[in-house]
Amino acid sequence: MANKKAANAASASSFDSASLNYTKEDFKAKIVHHLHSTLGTSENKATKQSWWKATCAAVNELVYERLTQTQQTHANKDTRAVHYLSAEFLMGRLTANNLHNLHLFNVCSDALKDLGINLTDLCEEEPDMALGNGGLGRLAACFIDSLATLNLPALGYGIHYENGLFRQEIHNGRQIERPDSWREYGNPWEICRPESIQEVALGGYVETIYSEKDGSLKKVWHPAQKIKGVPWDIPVVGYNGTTVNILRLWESKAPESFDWDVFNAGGYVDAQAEKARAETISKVLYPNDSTEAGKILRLVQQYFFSACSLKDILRRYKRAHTLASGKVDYSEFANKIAVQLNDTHPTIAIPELMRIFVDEEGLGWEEAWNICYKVFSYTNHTLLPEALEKWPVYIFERVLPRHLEIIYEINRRFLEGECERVFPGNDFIKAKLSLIEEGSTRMVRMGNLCVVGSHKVNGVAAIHSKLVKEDLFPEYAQIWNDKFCNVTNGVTPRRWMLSCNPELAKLYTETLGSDEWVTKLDKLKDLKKYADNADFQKKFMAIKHANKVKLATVIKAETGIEVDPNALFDIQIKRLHEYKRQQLNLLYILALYRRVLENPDLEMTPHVFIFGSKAAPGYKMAKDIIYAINKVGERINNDARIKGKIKVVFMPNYRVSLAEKLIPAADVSQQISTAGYEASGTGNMKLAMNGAITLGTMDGANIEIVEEAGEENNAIFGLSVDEVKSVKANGYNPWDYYNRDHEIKKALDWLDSDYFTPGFPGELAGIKRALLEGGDTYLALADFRSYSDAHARLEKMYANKKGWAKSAILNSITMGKFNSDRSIQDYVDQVWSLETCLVK
Ligand code: 475
Repeated sequence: MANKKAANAASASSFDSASLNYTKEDFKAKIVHHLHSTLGTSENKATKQSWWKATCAAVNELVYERLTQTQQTHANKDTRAVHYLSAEFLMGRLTANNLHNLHLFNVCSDALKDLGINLTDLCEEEPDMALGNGGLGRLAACFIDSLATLNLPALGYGIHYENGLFRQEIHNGRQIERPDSWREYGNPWEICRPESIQEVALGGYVETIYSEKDGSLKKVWHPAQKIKGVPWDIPVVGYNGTTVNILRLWESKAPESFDWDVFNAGGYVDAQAEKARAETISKVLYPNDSTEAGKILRLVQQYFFSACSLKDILRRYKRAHTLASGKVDYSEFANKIAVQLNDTHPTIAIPELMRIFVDEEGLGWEEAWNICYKVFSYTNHTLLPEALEKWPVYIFERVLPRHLEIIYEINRRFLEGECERVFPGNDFIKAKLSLIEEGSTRMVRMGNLCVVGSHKVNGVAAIHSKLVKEDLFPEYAQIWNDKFCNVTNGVTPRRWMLSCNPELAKLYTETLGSDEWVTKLDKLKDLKKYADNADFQKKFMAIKHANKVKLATVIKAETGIEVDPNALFDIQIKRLHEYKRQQLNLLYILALYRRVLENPDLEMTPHVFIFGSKAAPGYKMAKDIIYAINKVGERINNDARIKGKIKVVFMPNYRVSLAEKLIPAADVSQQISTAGYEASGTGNMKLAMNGAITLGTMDGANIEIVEEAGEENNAIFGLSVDEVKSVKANGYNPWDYYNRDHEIKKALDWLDSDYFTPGFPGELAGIKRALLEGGDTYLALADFRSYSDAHARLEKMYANKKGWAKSAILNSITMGKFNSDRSIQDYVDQVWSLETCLVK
C-alpha cells in the first residue's frame, strides 16, 4: 500500500516540473542580477567563484520558495516524519545535483553559455561538503535525496563540522593530512537559523531529592556547563523539485550568558578559553572509518547533536500538541515521530529522550519507555569488533552522569524482565546482553543499548543482516525475533548516473523514449533487448571510452602519469582497510609485473590499476599500504621493459567529486573484501550502474548484485562467508600458501627487498610481516590464487569486445534494486510506516 503511494507520488510531480517556469532568458537575468546585488561585482570583474555563487543564488530563489511551501505543508498537516540522526552526511557538491533535481541543468547551462561561462567548469568551484568518512556518511546523503524525491516528510540531523574529512596529499608516496576548511569562503547552500538555537548541558552532578509529600525520589541534574547549538539548514531538493526537506546541522557555540561572571572578575582570557572549548565540539570530524576513537570529545559530539536534535523535535511536537491547559499531550508522540539511528553514534538519544520525559516532562518510567522504544530504530553498518562502540563508565560519569543512571535503570529492567523471562537464571547470557560490560574498566555497550531501546534493528545487505541477527545479536534475536530485519543499501541514480554520466543517461533516455528510469531504475531492464544489439553496444562503449579519455586527462593533471584510454581501467576506490584488501590487489599487480618481466612477449591487454583511498591518520598498516602502492607504481610506470602494459595510479584525495569522475570511466570494479566483513558496500552499486564489471567476493551487496546481473557477467572469486569461518576455525596458516605458491612467495619477498624503494630495503616489509607473522587476519593469501584466476577470466572476457559490451550493459541496466528510493521504500514499509505528503 504505502509502497505504491510513494511510487505514484514521485511520478505525479514530474509533470509540474520546476523548469517550466524558467526560460534561459529568465535565468540569465537572475544570474546577472545576483552577480550585481548579491555578490557586489560586475560581469567584467567577476571571478569564477562569484559566477558560481551568483548561479547558486539564482537557483536558491526557487529552492527557498519550495522549502517554505514544504515546511508549511508538513506543519499544517502535522505529518508523521522520520528524523535521520547521523554523525556524518557526506554530501559532496550540490550545484549540479540541485540543478538536475529541479530540471534546470540545461536551462542554466545555456544561460551561462550566453554569458560566456561553462557550467561544468563552474561546478568545479564548489568545495566538497565532506562531512563524512565513507560509506555510512554517503549513504545518509543518498537517503535524504530519496526521502525528498519520494515526497516523504523527513529531516536529517547532524553536525556542522567546521573541518570535514582531511584533505589527502601524497608526499614521496606517503599520505599527509591537511585540514579541510570547506566553508572558508562561504557556502551558498546553507542558511543559519538563529531563531532555532538550542542549549544543551554537560557534566556536573545529580542530586536526589526526597519528596515529603509522596515519599518519591526526584533526580535533578546540575550540569557544569551549557553549550549552544546553532542550526544550519541545507535544503534537500527532491528530484522533480516539489518537496524540499531540510538537513539541519548543529554548530557548537558558548552561550552568551556564560562568561559574565568570569568577565566581571577580570577573567577575560579565561572566558575566551572557555568559549574556544565550547566551539571545539563541532570543530572537526573524527577521521576514523570503522574504528572507534574512544575520545571524550567524540562522546560529547554525539551527545551534542543528538540532544540538540531531540530538543528541536520536541519543540515542533509541542507546537502541535499542547493542550489548552498548557500540558503537552504525549500520547501521539510515537505516532508522529520516527527517529532512525545511523549506526550507534547517536545512541545517546535514547537515554536523553527518557531523561526529558521522566525528569522534565513528568511522565512515569513505563509510560515514557512505551513511547521511547517505538520512536527509535537502529541501523548497523559493521560487524568489525573494533567499530562496536563502548564508552568507559568513568567517562559517562563525568560527561553525562544522569544518562548513566538512566542506562543503569534501562538495564536493570531489561535484565530482570525480558531477559530473565527468556533465559531464567542464566547469568552467562545476562552478562553478555547487559548494557554494561564488567571488567577492570567497566564499559557502556552502545550497540546493546540500541537493540534494547529500538523497535527495529536492521543490517544493510541480506548477508549482513543475517550475520547481525545470528552472529552479533543471537540471544537478542531469541528474545525479540521480529525486531531484526534487512534493508539492502542503495544509491541515488540522480547523482550516480544522471549527473555524473550525462551521456549514458542521454543514451538510456533516448532509447527508452522516457526518463522515467531516473526515479524507477527498474525501467532500465527494458533495455535488455539491446544488450546484444551492435549499434547500441557501439554507442555504449563509445560513451565509456569518452569517459576514459576524460579521466586520463584528470589522471595526467593530478599525478603526471600518462594512461592509455584503450587500456582496461581497473578501479578500487574506498577507504583503506585491511579487510577491504587493497593489499591483495597490490600482490596481484606484483605477480603480473613479474610475469611480464619474465616473459616480455606476454600477450595481455594493457591494464591500468587505479586506486583512490584515504587511510585513518592513526592506522599505520593502512598508510603503509598506500606507500607501497605508490612505490610499486613508481617503479612499474617507469619501467620501459614492460612497454606500458601495466600502469598503477594512486589518485590523491579521494572524495565524492572525484568518485563522480572515476566511476563512469571504470571497466572493472574491485570489490574484494574478505567474505563476511563488508557489510554492504555502495561503491559496488555505483560502479555496476555505470557499466563496470565486478571483480569481487561473495560478500555484502556483491551477492545481490550478481544475483541481478548474472554471475556470468562478472568475475566472482574467493572463499564464501561459511568457508572463511571454517578456514579460521581449522587454524589458518598463511605460511602454507607462501611456501606452496611460487608467485605469492616471490611477491612477498619482493616487498622485503629494496626493489621498489632503492637504497631503503625493507620499507615495504611490514606488509609481508602482517601477511605471514601477523597471521593474515583477512585471508589475502588464501584467496590469492582464486583472485588471480578471476583476473584471467576477466582478461579473456575483455578480449571479446562484443561479449564485454554485453556484460557491461547487462550490469548497468539490471541495477534497479540498488536505487536508494527502493531502500527508503523498504524502511517506510518495514520500519517507519510513513505516508507521502504531496506539496503544492
Ligand atoms: C560499511 N563507518 C559498508 C556502508 O551501510 C556499507 C564507523 C565508525 C566511525 C565512523 N564511521 C564508521 C562505518 O562503519 C561505515 O562506513 N560502514 C560502511 O557502511 C553503508 O556499505 O559496507 O563498511
